[in-house]
Amino acid sequence: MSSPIEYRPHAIALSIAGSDPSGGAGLQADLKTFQQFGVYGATVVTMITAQNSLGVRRVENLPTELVIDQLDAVLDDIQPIVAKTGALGTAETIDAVHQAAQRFNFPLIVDPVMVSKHGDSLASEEAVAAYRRLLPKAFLVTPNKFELEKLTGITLQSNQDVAKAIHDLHQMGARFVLAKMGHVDGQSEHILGSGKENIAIHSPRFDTQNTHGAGCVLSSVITALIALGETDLKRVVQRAIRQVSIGIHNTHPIGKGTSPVETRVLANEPDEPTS
Ligand code: PXL
Repeated sequence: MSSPIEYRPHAIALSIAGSDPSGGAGLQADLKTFQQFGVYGATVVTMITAQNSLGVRRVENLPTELVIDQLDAVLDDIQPIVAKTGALGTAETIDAVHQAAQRFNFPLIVDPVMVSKHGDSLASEEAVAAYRRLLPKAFLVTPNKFELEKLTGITLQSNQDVAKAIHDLHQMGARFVLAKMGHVDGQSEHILGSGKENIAIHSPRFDTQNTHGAGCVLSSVITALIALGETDLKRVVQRAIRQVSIGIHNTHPIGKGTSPVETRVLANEPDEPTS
């Protein structure tokens, strides 16, 4: 039987991310998403987590030098169209990726994932400072509300606060900013900043907790579409947000806790949520 996936041999994307053995987030989510779009995925592993749908039990960062050896091995041999970073772990690794990125001849998408040793949304001041240094190398940075507050030091209470924070990330060097604001007025809200204007993108809010890996899948769909040659970032982001809505709408109970976004429905037309 022939594969239903139409693939483009030169659509190659690289993910620099942590491992989630339960398969819902991290590099596993990235690879599944790439594959679904017919994009070849390469991965550089930054950290090993022991986690499942009920929670994160353990996080071990790989030595920075091993992360960079992986990156060098891939890039000495393979030419990606685009790369993304997920959880990078330590400030030392973020700085090393930053140094390596000086030689990247492809765009970098930075999902500034901040996970603590216990899997909470937490980051050391050193890691936050290192992410700020990485921003000039980011074609796109995709912070959630917590990460946006951390990166800018602004407590986000009003739309003006959000606009100021996005402006600050541009000032720090990020080319485009996609702020994932979560639930606002009964909808899910994203704001895409180009430096010239901010566009709000709304999508339906589904009444579910089953969104494990949603951030990873969103940045991976964006990465995959760029690998496929899409150049209109606004359209790419709008499509990626719709795709994640479809994935959330179609979650299956996998595990006993928070189910992952269903990647197996991605990239199937029509590109609209089914309700
Ligand atoms: O969803 C953020 C994330 C990314 N990557 C890894 C993770 C997590 C959250 O726990 O463990 C490896």
